Amino acid sequence: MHPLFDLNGKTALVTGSSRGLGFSFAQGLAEAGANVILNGTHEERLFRSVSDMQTKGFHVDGFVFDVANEVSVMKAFTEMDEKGIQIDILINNAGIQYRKPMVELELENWQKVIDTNLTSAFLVSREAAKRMIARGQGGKVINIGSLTSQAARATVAPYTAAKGGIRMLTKAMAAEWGQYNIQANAIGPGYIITDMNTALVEDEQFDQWVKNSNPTRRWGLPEELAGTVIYLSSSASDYVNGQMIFVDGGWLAVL
Ligand code: GCO
Repeated sequence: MHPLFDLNGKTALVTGSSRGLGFSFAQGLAEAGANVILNGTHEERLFRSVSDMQTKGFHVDGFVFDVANEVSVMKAFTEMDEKGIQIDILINNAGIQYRKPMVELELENWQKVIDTNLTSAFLVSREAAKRMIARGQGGKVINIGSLTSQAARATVAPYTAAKGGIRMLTKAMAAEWGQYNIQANAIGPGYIITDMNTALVEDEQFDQWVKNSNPTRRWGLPEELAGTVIYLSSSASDYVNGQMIFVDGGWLAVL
């Protein structure tokens, strides 16, 4: 492991990491040496993932809390304080998808997506950054965006608005926290084969659209994001701030 990418001695909290991309990010960070805190709202699923990673010899703990609920977030950070857990790296990954044309979209579903995909990043990062600033040892915040942080697809308006917000929130974090040696950056995954996208992968027309729309002519795999997560979590990116790195097979680079 090149020392620039070595995460030994660091603790990383990954929100929404019982499964899917979050779990994949957690495994990548653990393989780079980090102690990992998994998060989810489904206790049984979360601790199944914790023990799965522990059997692989990784240092892992799990905290059940709702990233979109301020009281739940603050309670979790108090619990971590009491356990002496100090977060050096925060991955704001938690997110949901809700596909419906805007003219049929209910306000409650708009709000749920915005709260889970955007407001959560504010709530969790605020608590993490307070502690990073007080410790005076810097930190890393990585927000998970999307192709829809840059370009829109019909029928996923709340997700698109939230992921666009994630891109600008990342810049706001850089503006405020750079002086404390906290780097805030974002990753924009392309179409990746995950639980959230199962219906899309199985839809022949959508599958063909994904393959025709990016130069790599295929869907991405969760493990193909690990290198970028490790890079942005490590000293290798100490002078990178407020950026979004698209890991999309070249989708956004071409007409
Ligand atoms: C959708 C998908 C996308 C992808 C990803 C693309 O319905 O279009 O869920 O949102 O998950 O965000 O970058």
